[in-house]
Amino acid sequence: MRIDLISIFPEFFDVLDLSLIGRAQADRLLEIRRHNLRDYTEDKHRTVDSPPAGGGAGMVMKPEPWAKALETVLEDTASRPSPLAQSSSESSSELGSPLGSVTRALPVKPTLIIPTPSGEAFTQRHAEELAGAEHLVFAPGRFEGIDERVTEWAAEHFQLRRCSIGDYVLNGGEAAAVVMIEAITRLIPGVIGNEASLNEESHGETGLLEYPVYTKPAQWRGHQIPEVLLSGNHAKIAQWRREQAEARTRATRPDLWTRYTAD
Ligand code: 6GU
Repeated sequence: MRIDLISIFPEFFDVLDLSLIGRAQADRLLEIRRHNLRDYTEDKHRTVDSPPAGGGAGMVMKPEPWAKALETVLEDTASRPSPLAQSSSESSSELGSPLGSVTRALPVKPTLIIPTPSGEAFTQRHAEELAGAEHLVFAPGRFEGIDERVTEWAAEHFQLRRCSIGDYVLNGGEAAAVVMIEAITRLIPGVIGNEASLNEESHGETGLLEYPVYTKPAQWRGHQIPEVLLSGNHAKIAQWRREQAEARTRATRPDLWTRYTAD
């Protein structure tokens, strides 16, 4: 997978060089490219914002630098059919992924994700869907947001999604982009060492939150591991975990519990 990030703070994304995502880049499962939006301005102050049409507080991001940056990404994609895409597909198929052959065969528009608190709610389902994409572009805005005409223009060239990571407001879309990238890329085959660990986590197939987990020692500061987990009885353990997951979901996320019991 290739990911292009366009921002006035490209260094914000240095965190993506750490841990599993850093390793995925080294292993060429993932190629992340950062672009400084100010490189696509033409005035000496490298201006990216201006006051909102119709008046009001704050500043709005000017459309032209965004269009220039996005065009550069498109041109670069067209002129350089990613050798990485090929090698990542190959390594995916080695791992038995059905995605490799499908993504290679379909010449689809890149997906442009615009992080914004006014977007659709980003969920694990989005992460699962986007993990199969060949090319993602993130356009995180600052200030009061990006001139809406950028979305109108971009819809011709990209599959476009405006996504929010929750009902609160951040100073800019960069932190939200990092969140989405982490949720998406960990689902690419080969990025996580132990793929079995994806099976029973929260927001997975069951629709339940994850059950509590424990490790040695069995006794710790007067607290003990629940007896059943030390019993060796796998059917009993599975049943206990299911009950715990249900109790936890009912108590902390009544919205998920309602959906779970409705199915
Ligand atoms: Cl995607 N951006 C900003 N600025 N704030 C947010 C958000 C995104 N999602 C939740 N709050």
